[in-house]
Amino acid sequence: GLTDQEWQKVLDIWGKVEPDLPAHGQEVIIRLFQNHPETQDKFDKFKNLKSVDEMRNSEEIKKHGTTVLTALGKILKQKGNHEAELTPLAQSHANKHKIPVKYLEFICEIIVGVMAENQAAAFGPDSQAAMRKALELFRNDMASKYKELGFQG
Ligand code: MNH
Repeated sequence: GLTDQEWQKVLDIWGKVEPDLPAHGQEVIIRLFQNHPETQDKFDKFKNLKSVDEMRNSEEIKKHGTTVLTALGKILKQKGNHEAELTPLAQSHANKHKIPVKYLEFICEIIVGVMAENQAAAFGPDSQAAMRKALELFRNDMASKYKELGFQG
């Protein structure tokens, strides 16, 4: 788990991201599709978007990015006691969307990268390390739930 100090760093930096959630979310989704094109195939509603320009102009991408980061923020605020938030998310991502743990790794790394660019001053090495730990905890707990559900993510 994380120490109180580490959770403090995670929630401090998240507080800086929150006022600008749609911009961060949009960037995260676009970069996910650019860096890992196979992830785009998981989205029926985004399969038609071919160029970065189309992605930038898509209100739906911005909306989905906001949905993802809002859910992640709720999870982080539980400081590890996120069972109630994680269970439905693991269920939908295992059974319905079929998202491998590897793809969760991709998006977590991109989230850290986008935060580092947009929040350079506030997101120092200690904060980055704490955020990485929090995202690792999230992924590990998702992976355990996947296993319970029999999804070989
Ligand atoms: Mn994801 C829908 C959160 C990573 C693919 N995702 C949702 C929803 C939330 C959400 C909330 C809407 C409710 C639901 O269906 O459960 N998703 C997350 C979070 C992360 C995440 C917090 C990681 C952080 N999701 C990913 C990754 C992929 C993915 C990685 C694929 C590579 N998610 C989906 C798909 C949907 C979805 C597909 C359904 C989209 C739609 O058609 O509306």
